Amino acid sequence: MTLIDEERTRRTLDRLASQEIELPSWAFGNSGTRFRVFGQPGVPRDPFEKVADAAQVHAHTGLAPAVALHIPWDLVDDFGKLRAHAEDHGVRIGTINSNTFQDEAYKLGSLSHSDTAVRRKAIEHHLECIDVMRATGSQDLKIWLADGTNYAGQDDMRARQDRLAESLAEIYAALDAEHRLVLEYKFFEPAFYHTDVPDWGTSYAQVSALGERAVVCLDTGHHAPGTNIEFIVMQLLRLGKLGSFDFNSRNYADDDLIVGAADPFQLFRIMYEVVRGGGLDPASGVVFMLDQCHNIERKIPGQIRSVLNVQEMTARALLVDTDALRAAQAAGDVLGAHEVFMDAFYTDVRPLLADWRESRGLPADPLAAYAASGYQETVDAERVGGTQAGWGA
Ligand code: AOS
Ligand code: ZN
Ligand code: ZN
Repeated sequence: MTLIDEERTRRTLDRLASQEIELPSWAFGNSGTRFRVFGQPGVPRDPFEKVADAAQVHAHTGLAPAVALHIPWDLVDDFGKLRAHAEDHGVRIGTINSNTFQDEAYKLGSLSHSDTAVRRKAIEHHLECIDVMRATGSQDLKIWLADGTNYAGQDDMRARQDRLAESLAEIYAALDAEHRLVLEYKFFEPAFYHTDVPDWGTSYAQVSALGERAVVCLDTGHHAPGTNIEFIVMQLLRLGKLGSFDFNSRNYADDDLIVGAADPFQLFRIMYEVVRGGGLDPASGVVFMLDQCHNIERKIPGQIRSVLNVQEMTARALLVDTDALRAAQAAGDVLGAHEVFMDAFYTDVRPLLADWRESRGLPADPLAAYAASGYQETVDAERVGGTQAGWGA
């Protein structure tokens, strides 16, 4: 077994220093399944409180300086005020997520709908999101579409693809020079026969037609079981089109569970390809976002656990002895190469990261520090009538 040497450890910690993970505002509200939403005490009543909760995650981990918003869930009268509020709490506003999946008008689609009036409504919504980006300083407009059909023959899939391209082109043209359009794919749900952006290939084809500032979002829960997600990560990085991640984990469908919980090894393999493809360099533009719902566990600790999981698997991926790996690969040493890879995966980096955190003025154990901080008890007592993630103010 290869021992992890000191020099590689030092390099790993240096690279981790610039890692940033973006939190979803909706992770802090009540959420559930179609069977039940379990309400929790202390959940935020408005976007300002969601941002304050997200800031707690950053305060205890130093890892999460940005909060993604969802429009209209996070609509406020004055986005400049929300931006200032975020900055006062030591965080910034990140990705703006659009929403064309809740209105009655979108039952048969939004940006790909056959009715010009519905498409216009959906495009206008995205133009409003771009205004929110201007007011908040956000750089990314993320689009996930529920568009699709339930039955073969229900609609013309080819025509829908063409209309989608036209709609996206209009939205892309409205972006400012520093903005990006990020198109998320998902293989099914809520549509059960076909989805208009079901896979990375379709997203890649659509964003490539738009231009350089249009990129793909990879949500780790949006693939068929057994899909080799790290291969997609590799390919999108190779093509210069990996814009962002929506991290979460899944056992069955789009479970939105804590990232790395269901399959830590998969998260390691993904992070290895991120490192290998240069995606950890800030210049790559890859945004590491979480897209999770904490239905039964507490929200803030759930997010703390998640960002730590991403950091731990990033550290392990950075510990791979790439010289030894390449040598084994070049020699056709199948088992040797695999062993080098697994040595890094099996390295327990938690004590190392705890020491490193302390050396940076952060708590060695962020979850314990949060529990001891009294924040949860305070908001549990103060906030009455918190909202559901999706439908709240
Ligand atoms: C939906 O399945 C997607 O993951 C989107 O990213 C969505 O906007 C987000 O989950 C909030 O509901
Ligand atoms: Zn997502
Ligand atoms: Zn999803």
